[in-house]
Amino acid sequence: MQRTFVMIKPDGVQRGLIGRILSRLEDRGLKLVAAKLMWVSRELAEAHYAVHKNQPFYPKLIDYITSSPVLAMVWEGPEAVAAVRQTMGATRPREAAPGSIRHDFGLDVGRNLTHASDSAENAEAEIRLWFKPEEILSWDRDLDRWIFE
Ligand code: DAT
Ligand code: MG
Repeated sequence: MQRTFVMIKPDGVQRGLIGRILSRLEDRGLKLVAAKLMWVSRELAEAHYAVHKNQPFYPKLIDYITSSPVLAMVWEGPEAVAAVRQTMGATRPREAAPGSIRHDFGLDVGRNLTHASDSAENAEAEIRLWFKPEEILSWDRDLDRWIFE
């Protein structure tokens, strides 16, 4: 089973889309193992988006992610990194597949609602950056045997 870091960004929280976004991940069978509603400090935002430091959109990205609370989470499932990226859709909402969250709820790349880790290595690093080990739960979901083969 793989874990991935997922965040509902400030626009998703402000627009009241937390429930609908979580439902899509739950409906798919992914399992929530950690969650917290939080303000993102500038320091955390800069660490999280360090790879984009030299991009022209970086200052606006940091302002956006620190502008309002986010819901930070860890989700678990078979190949969860790829599965969640697929459910989120392409970075640019207008290029995301219909049925994906970014397509169905968004239009602009700078308001694309969610973040999800893009590789197993980055998932591990992001989970470590955002959560303390004791904040991540191992729990048995009674439905697991009907979702995970
Ligand atoms: P993703 O969030 O799909 O992993 P990314 O890691 O390439 O995408 O970029 C991180 C975020 O930065 C992305 O969700 C939105 C913003 N971003 C990326 N490319 C952008 C661009 N060309 N203009 C404005 N914002 C951009
Ligand atoms: Mg990314």
